[in-house]
Amino acid sequence: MSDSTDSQELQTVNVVRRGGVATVELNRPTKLNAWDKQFGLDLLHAIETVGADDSVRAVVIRGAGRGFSAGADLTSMGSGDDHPSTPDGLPDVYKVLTQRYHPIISGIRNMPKPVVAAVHGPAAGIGCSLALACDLVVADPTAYFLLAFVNIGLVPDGGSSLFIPARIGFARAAQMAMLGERVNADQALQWGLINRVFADGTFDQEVDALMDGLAAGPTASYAGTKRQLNNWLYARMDEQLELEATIQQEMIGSADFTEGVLAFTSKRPPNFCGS
Ligand code: T3D
Repeated sequence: MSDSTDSQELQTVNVVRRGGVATVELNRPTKLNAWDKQFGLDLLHAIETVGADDSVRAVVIRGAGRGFSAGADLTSMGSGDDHPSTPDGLPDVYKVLTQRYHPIISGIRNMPKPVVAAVHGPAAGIGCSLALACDLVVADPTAYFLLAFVNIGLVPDGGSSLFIPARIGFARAAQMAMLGERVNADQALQWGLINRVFADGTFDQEVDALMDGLAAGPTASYAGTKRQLNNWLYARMDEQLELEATIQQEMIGSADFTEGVLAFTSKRPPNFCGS
């Protein structure tokens, strides 16, 4: 199979194929690849497409521009075009998560081939969840992992409340979720949150080599391993995703969420009131 691009219908995600490797490139660089409606639709389409194509034997997810992804687009979260509303007039985040975003996360976990996140710069909010939903996570030295949710009065979603404790245990998961601090690439490697940090300047070459090896490997064996790990660690994933979405919807109605988003868009620290 020769090099090709399959992104004609997609506006915010590119799918590029090289042999048996498909690269899914998140492509809203001016917004640090933040998730809006179009992005969610495009990413789901990309994941479904590469998952269903037997000629694709390994998938890597990367970000265009200076980072992996900054999570939900905070400038469009309350907009009617982007978000359905609840009867109370709040953004219906439960619906967005369960209908738009969960199939992306489940699609990665259930895809019968290896999926790698290749992270540079920020992987924040649901962007962090996306990276950690993958089977392997490799990083450039610029990468950091940030459960930014708490910084705007939200809670982890997109599977972070499941994937992170499974990788690094309760203490570090609570630290990430409740303190909302950046975990840089070396720290993430030391904690066991991710698999490798490539030396400065070698990222593209090392990612290509890793992906070529996976695409030439025993695909059915990789798929079997995924089923085993999913069964042991993530058997209740759907239930946990549902819980995340339910609690996130509760947070959306809080004064602290309103203040968190206002503070972010005004580029100032938040002043939380506690409710
Ligand atoms: O319904 C649903 O969608 C529910 C789902 C919720 C899931 C979530 O993911 S909630 C969490 C959302 N994400 C965040 O809270 C992270 C917000 N971003 C940041 O904290 C910082 O941008 C970073 C730490 C990621 C990076 O910082 P830095 O200093 O490198 O970059 P910056 O200057 O903050 O951002 C660069 C630009 O991207 C900037 O725009 P400008 O000023 O150049 O026009 C910034 O506003 C924009 N940007 C960054 N993150 C977002 C964003 N725009 C919209 N949404 C963002 N999340």
